[in-house]
Amino acid sequence: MAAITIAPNDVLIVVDMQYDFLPGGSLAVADGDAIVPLINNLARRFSHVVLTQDWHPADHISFASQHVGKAPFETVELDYGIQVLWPDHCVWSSHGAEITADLDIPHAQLVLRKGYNRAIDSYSGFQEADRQTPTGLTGYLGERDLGRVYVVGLATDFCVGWTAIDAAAAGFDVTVIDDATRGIDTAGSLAKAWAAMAEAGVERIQSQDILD
Ligand code: VGL
Ligand code: ZN
Repeated sequence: MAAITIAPNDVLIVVDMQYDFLPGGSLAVADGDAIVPLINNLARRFSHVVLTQDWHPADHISFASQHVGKAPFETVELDYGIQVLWPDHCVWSSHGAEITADLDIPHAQLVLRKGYNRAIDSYSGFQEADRQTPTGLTGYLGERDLGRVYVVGLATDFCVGWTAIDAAAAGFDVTVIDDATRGIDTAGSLAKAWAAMAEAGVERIQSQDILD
């Protein structure tokens, strides 16, 4: 018997399963492709699935290419705080921005794009990095009366972590399914993200807790 039963109103948020975060992509997360079959399997247990899609203009402020003398994985101080700089990735309408065709979740109900404002990054599916600009996802889930939020996808230490923390801040019960995520882990970011998630009250489980 699985330890956890998914309720009819629970929702699975599948974060940023896009070609640029998968092997061969411009910001590839190690082993990112390994979680695709697991996510497909988990998604079958949920009546409600939301996909997020990192979606940047070509001159996005999070790209190292936009900052003279800066390299990817260095940081800059922006109006809203410290920003990690990335290789160009998930440029809207590029192949790398597409959600992998290996994701097999025909019943997904919403694809939420984020990071489309040139001057503000958005790791979280709920709120942009200025911590002020909402994406609308809180209202969407609330209006549809969707319950506990489960989070999987890429990357654990950025978009998964921030999405989970912001879901908790919005008042949802939140669980991250650890083995259905993979991290980037730059400058200790993975350990920091798990600590911040624990601090926010985010539960951490393994897929076998649901699937067994
Ligand atoms: C992500 C870095 C930059 C993610 C997105 O999906 O975790 N990470 N943009
Ligand atoms: Zn991004």
